[in-house]
Formats: sequence, C-alpha cells, structure tokens
Amino acid sequence: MPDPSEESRLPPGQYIPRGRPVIHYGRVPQFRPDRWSLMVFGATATGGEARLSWPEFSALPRVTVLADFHCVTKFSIMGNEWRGVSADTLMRAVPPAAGVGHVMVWGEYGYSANLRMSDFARETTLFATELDEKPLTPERGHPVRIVVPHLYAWKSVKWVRAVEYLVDDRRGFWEERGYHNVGDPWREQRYSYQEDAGDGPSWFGHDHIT
Ligand SMILES: Nc1nc2c(c(=O)[nH]1)N[C@H]1C(S)=C(S)[C@@H](COP(=O)(O)O)O[C@H]1N2
Ligand SMILES: [Mo]
Repeated sequence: MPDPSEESRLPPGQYIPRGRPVIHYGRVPQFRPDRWSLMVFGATATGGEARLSWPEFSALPRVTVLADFHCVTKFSIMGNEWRGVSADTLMRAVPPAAGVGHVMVWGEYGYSANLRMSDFARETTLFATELDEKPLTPERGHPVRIVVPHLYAWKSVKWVRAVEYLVDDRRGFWEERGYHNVGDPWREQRYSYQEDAGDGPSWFGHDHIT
C-alpha cells in the first residue's frame, strides 16, 4: 500500500516506484583502499590541492541525514537514511578561496555534476558512506557518494573522487547534455531550456569568447 505521508512529500511530476531502482551511466568501479583518495582542487584557500587518503577521510566526523531522493526520470526513493561526512566538514578541512561560488563534484570515469556553493553547503549535503545503516553497495556508490537530497539525483555523484572549487561555474556531465544547471525538483527544473538568467554559467569568462 502506498504510504499517504510519503505521497504528500513528492515533488511535482514524481512517483514512488516498486523497489529501489539503481541507475548510472557506465560500469561500477572497483574500490581499492590503498589507491583511493579524495582530491580537493581548484580555487582552494591555500592555492594548492589536497588529497585525503581513505584512512584520513574515514577519520572525519559523521552525520546522519534522513531524506527523499528524486530522479529526473520521475521516480523518487523515499525515506533514505544516509550517513557520512557533511560537505561542511570537508570544506572546513580544505577551505575554498574567497570568490568560490560553485563546486564540481567528480566521480570515477569522469562523471561530474556542478553545484552552487549554497547547495553544496546545505546542512543536508553529505559525502555518504552508508545507506540505511549498511555500507553503500558497489552499485550505489561504494565507498563514497555525495548526496544532495534537495536537488535531482543526477547531482548525487556516486564513487566520488574529487571536489573542484570553481570561481566560474561550469556544467557537469548531464548539465552539458541538456539538463538544468540547478535541478531543483520542487520547481521542476529538469531541462536547460527552462533556465532563467543567472541559473547557468555566464558566457563571460569562457576562453572561446574572451
Ligand atoms: N558516478 C555516477 N553517479 C551518478 C550517476 C552516474 O551515472 N554516475 N547517475 C546519477 C543518477 S541520474 C541518479 S538517478 C542516481 C541514482 O542513484 P541510485 O543508483 O542510488 O538510485 O545516481 C546519480 N549519480
Ligand atoms: Mo537520475
């Protein structure tokens, strides 16, 4: 039976499917702890890049976030309990330079998604290592995925390997392929043709224009 309280939490155009779909583009990578690192680069406060090893990342404090998860293909997975390192904790460990307005989150094999700093810095944005009290399964992003529950789920990059601080916004993998630069499910920001002025990267600051 559908749970009426869950139905009432659905953003416009979304439905609750049977089961919990898993979707991504490409293969599931293998996790090798000795080779894994999380790189933080781009416009850092120090100007240099930082690399957290698996033990270093694992030593950061954890939070729990209870949230629904909305895929732009219209299914929503309700009531997920994510546990991991908040984006805020990572930003304190490796602070951005003044003037950083966006971040690019990079997964294995070059998948990426861009976020406004205000979305990255939300209390509920985290680098999750667990879902519903169990380590993430390989296909859900083991060992670490970012979860940005208030945006469409393509922004919740699985198998995260790097965070790039951006002074000038750039589009990520799906944002370059016709999806909305911001991706707020409550405003049904699915496609780039729905963007308002200011939602997408500025044309200034692009090398091919200057
Ligand atoms: N690295 C990576 N992360 C990704 C994707 C992907 O193709 N590669 N797909 C995204 C999309 S479109 C969705 S809906 C969610 C699906 O997450 P799930 O498999 O845990 O349901 O992962 C997102 N994160
Ligand atoms: Mo998706």
